[in-house]
Amino acid sequence: MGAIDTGSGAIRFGIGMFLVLVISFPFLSASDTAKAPGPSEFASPSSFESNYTSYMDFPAMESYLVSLTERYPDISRLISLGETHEGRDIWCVKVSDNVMQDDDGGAEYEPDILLVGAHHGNEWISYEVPLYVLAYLLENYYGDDCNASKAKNIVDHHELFIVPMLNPDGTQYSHDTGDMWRKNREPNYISEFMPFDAPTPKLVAQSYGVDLNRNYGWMWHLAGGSNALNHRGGSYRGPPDNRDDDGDARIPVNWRPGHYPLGPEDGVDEDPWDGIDNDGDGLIDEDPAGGFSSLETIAMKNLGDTREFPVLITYHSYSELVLWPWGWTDEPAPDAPLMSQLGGRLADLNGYMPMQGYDLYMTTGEMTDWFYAMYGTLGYTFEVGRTFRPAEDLIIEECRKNLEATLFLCRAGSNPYMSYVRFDDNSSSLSVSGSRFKFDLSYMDEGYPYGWDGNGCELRYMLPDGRWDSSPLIENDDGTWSASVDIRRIGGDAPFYYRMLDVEGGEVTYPVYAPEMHLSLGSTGSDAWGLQFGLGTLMVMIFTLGTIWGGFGGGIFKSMRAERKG
Ligand code: 0X9
Ligand code: CA
Ligand code: ZN
Repeated sequence: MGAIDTGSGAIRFGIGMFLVLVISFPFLSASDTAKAPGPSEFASPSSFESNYTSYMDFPAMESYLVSLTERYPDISRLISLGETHEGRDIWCVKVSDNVMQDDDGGAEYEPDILLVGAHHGNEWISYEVPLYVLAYLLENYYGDDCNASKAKNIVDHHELFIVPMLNPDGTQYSHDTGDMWRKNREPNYISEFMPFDAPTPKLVAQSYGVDLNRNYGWMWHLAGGSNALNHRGGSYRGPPDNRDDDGDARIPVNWRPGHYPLGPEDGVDEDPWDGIDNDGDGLIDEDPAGGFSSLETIAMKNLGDTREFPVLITYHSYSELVLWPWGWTDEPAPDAPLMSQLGGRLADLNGYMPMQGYDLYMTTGEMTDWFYAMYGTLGYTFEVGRTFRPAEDLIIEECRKNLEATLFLCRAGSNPYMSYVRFDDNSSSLSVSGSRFKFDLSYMDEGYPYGWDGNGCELRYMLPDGRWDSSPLIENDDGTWSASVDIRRIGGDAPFYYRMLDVEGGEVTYPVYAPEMHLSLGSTGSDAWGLQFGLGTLMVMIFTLGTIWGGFGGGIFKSMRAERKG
């Protein structure tokens, strides 16, 4: 039970409590007559998945959220974070056991996890994915298969705040008009450049919408990452706050709302929104240049200021990318090694490409930058899919593809350094001898000791009559693990999964949809079998067994927070 210095200042933690191992599993294609992977990889989808065959608009999503939370009142709670300009609710669903209390009433520290979709109204897949994660957790929680234990591990030991559609006005506008509308729908009133004491001109909307992902208060004022003056632009950052709120300007001026501010160097503004008293007047963030002018970003700020999010995901589309701060500078963030390591693991899970946000392009006033700067939140932008609005029959595919990555990040809320189990195609094999075939799993130690003794760990497979049977996983001399199954007992197409117990006794199964994964056996002759294991779109499977000990997670996060605040 050693403690290691992670190299990130105050963050120290015991690692012995985590069972972390790496499993290698073959992508088998043992013969040329082996069956190609097909739809049978996923047997009949769980019934909740039938809600993911077309895009919901705002009213459809709203009634879906109402019905989900009514059906699962003990583990979910529907919360409005506020109303938009057009009067729609910004819905948030809290998911946890003892959902009406925080941290189970003090009995267990449960890290807060933030999942947000649809900053941008034209990125429809970006709200379907967090909705799917929400539904997966709720609809599987009371089941009795491996999806249930998976969902239970997440729900019982975390407090998730899922905001599927942050920008309902822009999204609904996009549904109603067919426009690829990105921003929200607030009017932009741009008045004449006039002295403060002139009569107020009538405010006339010149254009509509602020890019919510340029309206957070971190480096909002910098040039190069947003549209500052071009209010018609797709990345318009919102109006400046050009009042001298604390009266420290060298030249006292008050410009009308809508006018460009003189900037921090003129003493008008205190930037950024960083919780620091930049001008030393005893007040904090009292006179910003701008940012948080939109109701939607104010709602996120309020949530961020009242909860503690060690990790978050904000879903966008598209490009199949996993991005992390900074977006405003090419400098690596203080936690860049951690963020890129964790981001790389997320990318392994959804098959996307990992990179720092700025390396894609510069953004200012972006969500993950603000959360990281303020609260040390390890925030990831998932750019889902290959188009803003993938064809409707691809919705479920994109959702499934991002499920494991999302659940992995939830667990990282307890320990962002956790290692993972890797199903690798090179270093493992499945062999047939006589009438038995053998699954070999090799574990790569990623530097974390683990104490798994194999008790209760087994390979489970379905018999032709639909019943499940199992074979124990047994440790070999070389540290690999094997399970052996009599081929004659299973049909030509056997669903299977691994069931393992971690050091806390929690059940962990692989893969998430384990009962639906099929091992296909095809005859290539009298004594040989062709074996095919299809993973579908989930090319590399990674997950962790260190799922359920959230005990020290709070300590990590608090120390990060303390470090950040100085
Ligand atoms: O520009 C954005 O807000 C996001 N991309 S999108 O095409 N969905 O609009 C990306 C934000 C991530 N940060 C950086 N790229 N710096
Ligand atoms: Ca709880
Ligand atoms: Zn976007």
